[in-house]
Amino acid sequence: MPASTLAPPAQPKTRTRGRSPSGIPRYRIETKFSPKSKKFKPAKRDPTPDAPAGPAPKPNGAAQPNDEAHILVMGPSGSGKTSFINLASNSSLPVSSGLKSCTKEVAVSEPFQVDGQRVRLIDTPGFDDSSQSDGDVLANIAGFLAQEFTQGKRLHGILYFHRIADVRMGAVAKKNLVMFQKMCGEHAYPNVVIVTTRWNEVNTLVAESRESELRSKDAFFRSIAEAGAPLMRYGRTEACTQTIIRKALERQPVVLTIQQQMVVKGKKVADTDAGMRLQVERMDSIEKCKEVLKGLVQQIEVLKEGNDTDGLKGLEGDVRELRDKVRELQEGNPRLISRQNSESWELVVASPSGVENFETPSLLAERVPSFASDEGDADPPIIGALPLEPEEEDGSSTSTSAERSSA
Ligand SMILES: Nc1nc2c(ncn2[C@@H]2O[C@H](COP(=O)(O)OP(=O)(O)OP(=O)(O)O)[C@@H](O)[C@H]2O)c(=O)[nH]1
Ligand SMILES: [Mg+2]
Repeated sequence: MPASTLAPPAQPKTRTRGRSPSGIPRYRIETKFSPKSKKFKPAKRDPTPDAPAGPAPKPNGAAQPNDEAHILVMGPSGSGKTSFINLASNSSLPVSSGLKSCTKEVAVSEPFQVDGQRVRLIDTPGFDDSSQSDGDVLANIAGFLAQEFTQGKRLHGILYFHRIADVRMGAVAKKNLVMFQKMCGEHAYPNVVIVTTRWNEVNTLVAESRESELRSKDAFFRSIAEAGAPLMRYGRTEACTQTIIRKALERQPVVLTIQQQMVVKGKKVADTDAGMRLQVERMDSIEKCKEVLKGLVQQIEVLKEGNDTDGLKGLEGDVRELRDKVRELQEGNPRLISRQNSESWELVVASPSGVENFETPSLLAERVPSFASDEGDADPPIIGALPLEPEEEDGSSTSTSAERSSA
């Protein structure tokens, strides 16, 4: 049975990005949001304070498709999310055996049955994807979740994948976990099942010791586990997928923090807890790169004084690499920068009795800010201010990032 996207009902303004190389349709909300658009009126009232946990009110006029349980699957790249989904649902979403990240966009499995309950699993890309920015990953997942919420679809559970074979929880694993926590919110922790994979790759005693560390340490899964989320071992059998899914189905559906913040409060992705976290990380990375660049520039001055051409050549490569990294980080920023005064970001007006004036999914898609928007505010140029600009004969290296992107 081929995997397919969960095709929402008629959505003239929501476009998918066609098909993946394997021919499987992708789910991708392509939203080109224009802050200048006056098409949508801003909310007149501020929404209610933090929306409560638990089932959300029914969108006006939309039937709640409560015959189908949706389970979100998240975790770092290569942790085994798609393999699990394929085995559980008999889907054939692409799985990578190489070093590159595989899943690029949110994809929904074919429906399947667990104890008579119709289920769909929602596959997601991991953060620190080798081919796209974290901002793009967040925009993709957030856009999908916002649309699910607006369509009245609720998440029964969230599976978070972690490789038990990993010797330590590195920066990438940590980033994925933090982003996951920010997107979910603490109130949703009881709906989480932590799935550990690759037990066959490590000595069982070692793996068990890691598992207990993961469960008990603040820096790892402690807060989620203490809220009631079990750690479950995945053994790559269909029966095992069913046991794990059954656990996720025990809970009542939940609304994630990012869904509340975008749909109920009308926040743009960049202003959600997850979006803000990403911006902090990005700024930190830029600062770190700038510090290293400063050191390199000093070294270059010394080498220049000593006429050390070989040494200079060696450093040139390092400088170019760092400059590219800064440029990449810097160019991501305008797309995440908040536009506090933009009227058009509001999606929904909430009333004390619930959520009113739900818009159609197509309108929502139009209003979910796109990180691909080129209309963001520009950051102060960091690269242009650097004293070192490696010269190339064609002069291309002296163009600014803005010039490059417009070229
Ligand atoms: N040994 C072992 N390999 C696994 C397990 N689960 C998945 N794999 C392999 O790990 C590789 C990556 O698996 P995927 O399912 O693509 O991982 P993913 O989390 O979807 O990765 P992205 O799509 O990049 O985010 C594939 O080669 C799988 O066959 C497991 O439990 N044990
Ligand atoms: Mg995948």
